[in-house]
Amino acid sequence: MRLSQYFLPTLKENPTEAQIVSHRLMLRAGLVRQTSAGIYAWLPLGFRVLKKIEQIVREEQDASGAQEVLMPTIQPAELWQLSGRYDVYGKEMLRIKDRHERDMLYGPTNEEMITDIFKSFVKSYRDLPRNLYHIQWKFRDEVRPRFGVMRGREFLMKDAYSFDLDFAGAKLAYQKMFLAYLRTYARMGLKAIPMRADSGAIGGDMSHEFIILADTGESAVYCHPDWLKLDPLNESVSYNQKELDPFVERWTSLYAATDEKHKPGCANIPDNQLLTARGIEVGHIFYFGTKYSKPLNAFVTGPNGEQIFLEMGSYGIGVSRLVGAIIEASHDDNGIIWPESVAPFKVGLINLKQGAAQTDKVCEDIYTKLNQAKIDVLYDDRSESAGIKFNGMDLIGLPWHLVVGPRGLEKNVVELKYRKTGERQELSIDSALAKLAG
Ligand code: 5CA
Repeated sequence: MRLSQYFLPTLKENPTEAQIVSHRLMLRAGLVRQTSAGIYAWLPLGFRVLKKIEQIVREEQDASGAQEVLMPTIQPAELWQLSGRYDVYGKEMLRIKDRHERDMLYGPTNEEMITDIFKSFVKSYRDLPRNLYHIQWKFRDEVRPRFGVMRGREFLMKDAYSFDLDFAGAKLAYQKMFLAYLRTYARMGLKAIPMRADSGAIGGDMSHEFIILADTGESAVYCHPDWLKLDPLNESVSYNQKELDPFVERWTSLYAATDEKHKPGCANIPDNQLLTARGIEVGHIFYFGTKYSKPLNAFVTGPNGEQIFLEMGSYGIGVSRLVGAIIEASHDDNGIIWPESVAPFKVGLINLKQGAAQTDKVCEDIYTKLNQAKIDVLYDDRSESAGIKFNGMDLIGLPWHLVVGPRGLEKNVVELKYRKTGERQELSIDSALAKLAG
């Protein structure tokens, strides 16, 4: 992509409405535009990041055995009246009437709808277990939408729903999601700590929130400092009971909780070792048994012809919130530092002398080669000063900056900068390209 043709409305000044760094940087780097309180349009650069995050979530859900579906955003009120949540949700639910005066709503989550869909097809225990997920926009009319996409009213969520015959099956489904979540966040360069949690309005006994540490986080965090040393991507564990049992046991035995109430439970950690911090909730998993299957009459016929209500769990990831959360975890004074796995482009190509025959030719050549190699590149081909180009590239935070200038070319070199460390290297064009291909 050529920057001269790209829709990238960056801002020089800090927007006054943004209280936290990720919100400021998202507005300044031209990722999103607020269209109403807590509702955002995704601009090209931000949309690329959102899609990358979504794809990592999708790959890890698929690897765990879950299957992707897509349910609508608009739901009929009847299903929610059956579960009793039509009233419970109160003002947070956006209620709509269609032209026939039917009560509809913009879905804040999908337990009722998926249960209704599932029960209309699955009648026998032989068709269990299943786990279905979708990645779809949700609406919650939050009293105080704030911090940009972190607490929006409309937001993108991955929500998965597991269906099992008994508790043992539901526990296995829960453990699979537990592993998939740890892998998902780690792939985005995040350290997510699973915390025992109350399951709130959703209900249930087995529940974990996944929290990444950040000073601006809305949740308090109490955990064992050893959490920070763990890396789920270093562990080889497969999606079967035998391997998941000890894995989840080990990962949940280190103390972690999000509320004062659970804090006394960690008596085995001396106070001076307990990590007390703030964090951002980027996911939440729940086991809730038959809480929805009973009121919605969702059951299968068991091996002896008996009726068995479905054992269920639900598993959410805040996909749009993650864009903000990743920035909170990875930025410096100059701007965003995207982890490579979610970066909108891998390389920013900077032409220091736009319009000069030699730099233009080399840049065009590099640009073509990177595109041919399917390496995402944003080419700053504008007639702007070096300072503006450097600052802009730092602000939008692409992982690698390839700088082409007349002085370097005299020596047959270009400069390759790694945004994360600021480290710069002078390399021949070929070795720079080889390094970026690696
Ligand atoms: N039905 C369950 C699981 S699918 C559920 O809705 N869980 S939740 O309420 O915890 O939401 C799941 C995730 O969505 C949260 O962990 C959070 O990361 C994200 N989320 C929730 N509310 C918002 C919001 N207002 N703005 C952005 N992300 C949100």
